[in-house]
Amino acid sequence: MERFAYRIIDANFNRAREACRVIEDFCRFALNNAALTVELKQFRHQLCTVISTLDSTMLLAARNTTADVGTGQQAQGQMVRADMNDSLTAACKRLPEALRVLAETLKPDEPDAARSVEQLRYRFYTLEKDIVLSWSAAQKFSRVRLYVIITNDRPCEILSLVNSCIEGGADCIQLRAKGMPDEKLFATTQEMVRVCRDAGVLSIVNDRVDIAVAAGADGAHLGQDDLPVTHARRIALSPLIIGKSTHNMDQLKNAIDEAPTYVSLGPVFSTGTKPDVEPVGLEYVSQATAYLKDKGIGHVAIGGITAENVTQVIQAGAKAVAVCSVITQVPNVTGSCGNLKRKIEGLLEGDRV
Ligand code: TZP
Ligand code: MG
Repeated sequence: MERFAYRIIDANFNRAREACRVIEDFCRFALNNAALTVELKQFRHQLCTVISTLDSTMLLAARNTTADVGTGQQAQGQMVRADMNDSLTAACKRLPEALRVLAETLKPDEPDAARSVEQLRYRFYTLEKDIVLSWSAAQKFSRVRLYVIITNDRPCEILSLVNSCIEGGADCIQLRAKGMPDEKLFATTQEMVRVCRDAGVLSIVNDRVDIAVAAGADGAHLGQDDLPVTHARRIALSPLIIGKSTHNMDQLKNAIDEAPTYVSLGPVFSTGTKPDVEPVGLEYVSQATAYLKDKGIGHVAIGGITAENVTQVIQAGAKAVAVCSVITQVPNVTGSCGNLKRKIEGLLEGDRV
């Protein structure tokens, strides 16, 4: 191989490794996602293994940083990064670029290594999609403290409740309308999405990923018997928040493999909204929130939660709470919502990152 080829390989191997590290640390420290962190680490090691088949002395000998005509020639904006998202995007572009240059340079003399680098490049395209989509949905959901579920089939009542909940400080609203014809459900969801978006509140649709996508909602919530999360993701046209109900640790572990944006944990207490379901208690909230710490997946505790018992729920480890009847079936919706929101915020004070 020509000396200049070694020089190109050395530079692009470094470039690719450095980009990998930026992405890996993002998955590790920003996403708290152990699975993606491990995947990035393995990816980086595989790249090192491919390059280790080359003559490492030749690679180092070809390096000549001081005589590099490209050093110090910065493109406009190269040193400007608005935030960490920008740095992540730049690293996600730099990595496949470097891999492409490596593959092209290796092709004439090291076709096997070139093929392996090409495989890594294709693998990264999927990895990039997983990272970016999970990050944008997770980021949106991370500020949710009070999540209100509106269980109702009457459009006028739904929209009035949406407005009152927004006024009371709800961070996220889920529409759970099990008996509405599709056309009506779609129109009501569209209106809810518009009102929520104007107020900076997240909108979620229960069960119906198709309606959520068509109406431009922020997400969909899926139960144990609904469409699997992985299939729901295929329907999404843009990053979609996907929630999954869990009622025990086995379901939680299985849910994590599907990588939802958040999981619901409950019913914590017995509830008239789901009268036939056995409550799982605060123990499940403690166990589940501890287990979720390094998974990069959000959560809401749910089921029979009120302003009176929410302290126990937050003390058990919950960072967000979902409620239905305590807010939507009382005379003063806005007041109840505001009261609960203040209480949760007070309990989580000092907890914010
Ligand atoms: N999933 C588990 S409990 C529950 C759902 C939808 C109902 C929560 O409603 P409430 O009225 O806050 O107990
Ligand atoms: Mg369901």
